[in-house]
Amino acid sequence: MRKGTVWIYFVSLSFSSLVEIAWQVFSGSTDVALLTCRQDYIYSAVFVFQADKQEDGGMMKTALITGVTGQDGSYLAELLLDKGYKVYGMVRRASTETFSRISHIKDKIELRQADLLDELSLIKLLEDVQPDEIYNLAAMSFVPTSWDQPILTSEFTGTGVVRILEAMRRVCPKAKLYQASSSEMFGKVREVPQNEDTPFYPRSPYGVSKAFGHYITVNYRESYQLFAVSGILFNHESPRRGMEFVTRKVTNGAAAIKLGLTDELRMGNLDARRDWGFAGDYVEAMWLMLQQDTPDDFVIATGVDHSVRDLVVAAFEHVDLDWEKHVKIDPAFIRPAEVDLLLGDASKAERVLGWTPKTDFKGLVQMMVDADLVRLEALKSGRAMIG
Ligand code: NDP
Ligand code: GDR
Repeated sequence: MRKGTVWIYFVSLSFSSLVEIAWQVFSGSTDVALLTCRQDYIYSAVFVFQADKQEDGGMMKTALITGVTGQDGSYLAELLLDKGYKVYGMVRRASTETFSRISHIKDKIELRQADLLDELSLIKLLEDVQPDEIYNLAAMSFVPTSWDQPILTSEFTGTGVVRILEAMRRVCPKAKLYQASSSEMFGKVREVPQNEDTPFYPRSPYGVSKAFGHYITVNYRESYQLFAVSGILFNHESPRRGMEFVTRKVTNGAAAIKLGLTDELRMGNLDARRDWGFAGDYVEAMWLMLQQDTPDDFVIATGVDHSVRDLVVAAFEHVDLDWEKHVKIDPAFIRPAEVDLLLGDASKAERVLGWTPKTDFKGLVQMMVDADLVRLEALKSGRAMIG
């Protein structure tokens, strides 16, 4: 039930009761008038109480998402809106808005400017929003850029986490915080598959920064008894994935070649193996982690790995193309230090959260290729579409 509806009802109820009360007082039946008046207050209290409740019966919660303009932020905002949350999204100031992923829900969420580099802006944001749940998704998330901008990466992706934890500790210590940690922390893996107890061996400034973010989250939880959890998510993709990440680069490349827009796709290491899932499934796990009674960390993964070559084959097969005629290896895309294999064991998440992935690798690749075909066809025929 919406708040507006309830208040209109309340006002009309009060008005009719007032008329009734006035008539009863005028006709001398004051006992009945008092009873009506009392009933009116009880009804009002019941309706106002109901107005603050969600459809599922719980009280309406407020969530703050940092990184709401990113892939995960957009899916998470949709999920939380569906669940009846009041959703605030943190955005950083830019001369040009980058809201394409949330344009369809922009009028349903409240955007607030702040930056992970600016502690004061985070404190003011939390004071303003007073969130029940904070999802810290903002980060510099592209691994190769972290070698070009290692200091900025550690500021955004590492130190930014302390800033938000510190702001939470000062402003809203009873809130629950989700930290977007990454399988990149496992890097040169110590065991296969990787679970919550697998030691970290990050292989990039990004991975090192995420490891810092993970440990500081655990440390603030243990030092200050905050409800702060770290979700160690393996690669997750979607039609909203940034173009530079390997899945989207391949699905967009296969679609573009199919439509005759280009003839070649230049790639790096085809032997790297990843555990790829669908972002829409993974944001559900983030939410579940904050619905628990005690804070804990979870690995989220499909438990199935594929090589980049498998990804290329699946995408090109879906559009009936021979990938070997189009894919060229370009040393520019080889990394200074590679993560050869990531494969997650999400059995704890299944056991405790009841979470399992719904989308398999083939379904994911086909979904992404199909979306890129539709988008590029529209572009080709001159209709502007946002991807
Ligand atoms: P994206 O790169 O799509 O989105 C990153 C978001 O962070 C954007 O909204 C970006 O805003 C925002 N951001 C970056 N720097 C700042 C800053 N200084 N202040 C405020 N906002 C900032 O990432 P994903 O959605 O894919 O990932 C979400 C999180 O999950 C990231 O932390 C990522 O590292 C982590 N992660 C992702 C995985 C994946 O496979 N997708 C796996 C494991 C972890 P803007 O639009 O202004 O650039
Ligand atoms: P990753 O994702 O580094 O795992 O980080 P990405 O898609 O960039 O690379 C995956 C693997 O593919 C290989 N690769 C290529 N990668 C890109 N981008 N471009 C290429 O042309 C190419 N050719 C081969 C890479 O070497 C790598 O092995 C993602 C990000 O979302 C992180 O933020 C997140 O934390 C981790 O996933 C889990």
